[in-house]
Amino acid sequence: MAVNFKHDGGFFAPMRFEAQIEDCEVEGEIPADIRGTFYRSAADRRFPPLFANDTPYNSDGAIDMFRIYDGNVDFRSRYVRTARYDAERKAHKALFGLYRNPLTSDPSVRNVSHNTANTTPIVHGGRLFCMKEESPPTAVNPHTLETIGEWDFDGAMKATSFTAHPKQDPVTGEMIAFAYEAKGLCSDDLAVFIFDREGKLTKEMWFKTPIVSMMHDMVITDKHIILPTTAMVTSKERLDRGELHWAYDEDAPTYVAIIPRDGDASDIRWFKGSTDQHMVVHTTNARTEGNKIIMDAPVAGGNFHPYFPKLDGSFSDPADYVPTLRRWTFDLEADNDTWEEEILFDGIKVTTFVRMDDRYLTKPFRYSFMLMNDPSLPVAEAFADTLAVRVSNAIYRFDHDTGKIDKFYAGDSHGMSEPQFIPRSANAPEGDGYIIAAVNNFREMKSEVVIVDAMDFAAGAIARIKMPFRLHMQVHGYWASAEHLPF
Ligand code: V55
Ligand code: FE
Repeated sequence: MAVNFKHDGGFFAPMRFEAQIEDCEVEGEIPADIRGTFYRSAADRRFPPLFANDTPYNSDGAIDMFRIYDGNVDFRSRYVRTARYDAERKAHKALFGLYRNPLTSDPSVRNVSHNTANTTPIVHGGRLFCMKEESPPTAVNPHTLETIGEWDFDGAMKATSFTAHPKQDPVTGEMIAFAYEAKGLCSDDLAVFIFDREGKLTKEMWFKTPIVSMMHDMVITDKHIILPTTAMVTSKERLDRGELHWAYDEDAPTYVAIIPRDGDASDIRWFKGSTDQHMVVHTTNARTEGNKIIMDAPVAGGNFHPYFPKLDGSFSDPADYVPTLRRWTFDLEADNDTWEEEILFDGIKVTTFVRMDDRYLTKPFRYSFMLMNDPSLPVAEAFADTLAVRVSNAIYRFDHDTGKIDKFYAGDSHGMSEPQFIPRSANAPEGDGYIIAAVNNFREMKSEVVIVDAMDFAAGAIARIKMPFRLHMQVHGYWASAEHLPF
């Protein structure tokens, strides 16, 4: 989420209903070569939170799907029926306390899973998972969106948590994931899991981390797994004091773990970076070239999560810590534990909501697509103070070969969410396809889903799916082609 949280206003207000629409209204034409399902995970709090300083990351999960075929679109939206959702529904009020601090929850639910399943939808082995990094994945029926329940991969996955950003290897079909605080709250246990194409656990490795910190995303190459830490730290003492799980430690080192996919736990190498490299929240891609590992990601030098305080309780201004696109090169032969950093695209200020043509994960790639804040784009007078219109108003296509940037802009009262890339066909060249993204139109207080030709941003949206109501606030999305998930 790129904007500040309001429990009571605008697109952040709880949607409170579940919906199904056949043959959505479409302006323009949906190309016949788009066939698949666009899923979006959302954070939507059913009840006002127990604590005013809580974070929207602690909101109930919802899952939306847009099934696209023959130029038609069918829509469904459901809350994820987590144990937590059911408990609060029965009580008709919030029972769970602050983000990842069960000591602040109502005693009646201290032993109930606090999983909100609100972050990322992923289809693997024919299953749809709604992921939340503090808990195991939640399996949801990919066609009806009915909740199946927390998923432990047939008893094989023993961690108490599981990243919301596993990576799917486009060559082997494997899913690689990790878990931090993997043996319970504040534990310094880190686990890596490799699942085959069907979702069977084929390998796990367990480690200790030098710092217990928020580890939100990861990267893989054909040979390595790369796990960055951040300076967002926690401790049992914080939880005992009744505080939010995370605080920002300005002085913490940045660590990056590099693990060979075909090695074992003793092969892990920890690299150590500077405090200007603190915040890797999402990643773009990585590859292994000989002894070198080249990783691209938006990185910030400080805390840009507005809800999490510094260790002393004060807050920094997120505007001071806007990420830039950086390339980190690790040399596995070097006899030190540092790496080289190159700032890309002249240090342009970006968000962390970046996606690419996932068929090129682990390989050299040319394009990335990012949700952007572009103050040069027009904002209608009436919405000049509306953060979501001002700060997430564009999608940029970065051409990493030429340095060229193409912009898509949805309108002067429109806030956008993270884009997904849809290949035109399974064998189309990199970047040849479409961008799909949900858009909130504040003028109408309704949502749209735009489809853009990824090779022709200048042409604007070629289709707009017009929703008769506003959608939930999206966190992340996923495109499942009909070959990957038949329907
Ligand atoms: C993030 C989002 C989360 C979370 C932890 O953007 C980190 C980062 C939507 O929930 O729980
Ligand atoms: Fe994320």
